[in-house]
Order: sequence, then structure tokens, then C-alpha cells
Amino acid sequence: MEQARKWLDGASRIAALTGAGVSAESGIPTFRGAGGLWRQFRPEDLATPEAFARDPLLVWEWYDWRRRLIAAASPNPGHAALAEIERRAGAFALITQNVDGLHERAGSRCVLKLHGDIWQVRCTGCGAEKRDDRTPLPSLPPRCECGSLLRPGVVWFGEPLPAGIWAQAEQAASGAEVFLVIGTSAAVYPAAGLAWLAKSAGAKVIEINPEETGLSAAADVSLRGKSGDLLPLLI
Ligand code: BV8
Ligand code: ZN
Repeated sequence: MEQARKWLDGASRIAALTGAGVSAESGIPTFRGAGGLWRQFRPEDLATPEAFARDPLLVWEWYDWRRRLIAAASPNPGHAALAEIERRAGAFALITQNVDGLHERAGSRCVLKLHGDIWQVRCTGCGAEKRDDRTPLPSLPPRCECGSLLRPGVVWFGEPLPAGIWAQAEQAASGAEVFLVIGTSAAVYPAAGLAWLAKSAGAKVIEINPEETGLSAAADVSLRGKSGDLLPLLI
């Protein structure tokens, strides 16, 4: 912890990659942890264009359930600590795989959402995109005024990440002096690759996770614990 604090205090360019683990203490189940399942489905079965094409109602029931959970949740001290780091650092980029919007609700301003936003909906017909934060949604699956199905404004498996946001994330990772990897199992690419990019560009990598992950090998320091406990201690 002392070493991590020293690196953080001495850095002016910092970046962080967060995953579902930072929202776990807000009561949002992680994808691959114990509570991550929904009915008998795995996220990889539902978060795909094929699943949506096959059964848009089932996929929307899952998202509507998650939206209600998120709406009832609050940011936790880990989210707040990351907003504080942004205020203190010379340059800070918060790169998140999460779609729950809790970083913004905690006060983070520059959030690069690699996998989209659960509060956005996009028309599969006319492409219209808007924010719709009603929970529950009045009818499932929701439809656009044009009559076509609306889909969640998130990135599914097999879909490309938003090009502009990905480019900003790569730039932030390769320019960071310290790269924090928080609450991610590092199972999903290309997001997880950002830690290796940061490391190859000379950053000190600090991992915060109760468990070992695929990125522990890249970490210069691994803090084994909950982000809601450790991030406030770190700052
Ligand atoms: C793409 C949005 C190309 C939707 C999500 C084979 C090998 C390698 C890669 C692939 C492969 N086959 C396919 C791929 C590519 C695929 C992929 O990586 N698959 C994986 C499963 C193998 N990736 C893609 O498809 C990506 N797109 O590659 O496109 C392309 C290019 C051009 C043109 C066309 C295509 C798109 C990936 C995005 C998928 N969308 N979510 C939604 O949310 O509904 S991914 C989903 O997983 C979430 O975003 C989630 O954030 C993300 C990663 O999971 P984590 O965040 O890490 O969460 P997880 O539960 O896994 O782990 C939680 C961690 O927290 C644990 O480590 C736990 O210990 C820790 N924790 C728990 N409590 C705490 C804690 N930590 C701290 N504090 C606590 N209290
Ligand atoms: Zn439409």
C-alpha cells in the first residue's frame, strides 16, 4: 500500500481501468462472481446480438432487471475515491467496462465507457439513440416511434467498441505513469489489453482485486481487497 501510495502521489498522468468489481459493494452483481448469474443464464449467453435476435424479450427482461437494480443502488466509497483522484491528478482518465453509470453519479467527469451505457437505447431500425432511464420500462421489448425494436446502448460480445472512445483509452493507457486496474477479472478483450499497453509504455501497474486475475502478472503491486475499502486508503 505504501509503495502504491508513493507511485500515485508522484504521478501527474494517471489512468484507471474499472470492471464490475467496483460496483459490487453497491449491490450490483458482478458478471463472473457468485451473484452474477440471472435465472440460469450466463452474461456471455445474453449479451450478444444473436441472443437479442433470437429472443429480444428475454434479453430485455435481463436489462430491465439490471436497470432497476442499478437505479436502486448508490455509488460506493470506491467510486467516490476515483472521482477524488480525478480532481487531484494533473491528467486522469477513468476507463470503465461498466455500463451502470455509477462513476458519473459519484462525480467522475471524464469517463471513457468502453462497453456503452445501460441507460441509452438505440433503434435497430432507424438508428435513433436516446437516453431512457425509466425503471421499469413501460413495455418490453421497447419499440421506437418508427415501430422497430429498441436495443440497449451497450457493446455486446462480437461487437466493436466505440472507435473514438477506444482510441482515447489507448492514448490514456500509453501515456499514463500509473495505471490502476480495479475490480476486473480481465477476461474480456480488448479492454483488458490496456493494462499490458500501459505497462509496455512504462507505467507502474497497480491492481486492486480480492482475487488474483489474468492481469496480476502485469501488476507491479497487487492490493488484495475490496475497492470500496482500499481506494479510500490509497488516496
Ligand atoms: C470485440 C456490456 C471485435 C454489456 C460487455 C477468445 C479469446 C479472447 C477474446 C475473445 C475470444 N472470443 C471472443 C473474444 C472477444 C470478446 C471477449 O473478450 N470474450 C471473452 C468472454 C473471452 N470480446 C468482444 O467481443 C468485444 N468486442 O472484441 O470486437 C470486433 C472488432 C471489429 C469489428 C467487430 C468485432 C466486446 C466485449 C464487450 C462485451 N460487453 N458488457 C453489458 O454489460 O450487459 S462485457 C462484460 O464483461 C461487462 O462489460 C464487464 O464489465 C466485462 C468484464 O467483466 P468484469 O468487469 O471484469 O467483471 P467480472 O464479473 O468478470 O469480474 C469482476 C471482478 O471484480 C472479479 O475479478 C472479482 O474478483 C472482482 N471483485 C469482486 N468484488 C470486488 C472486486 N474487486 C474489487 N472490489 C470488490 N468489492
Ligand atoms: Zn426507429
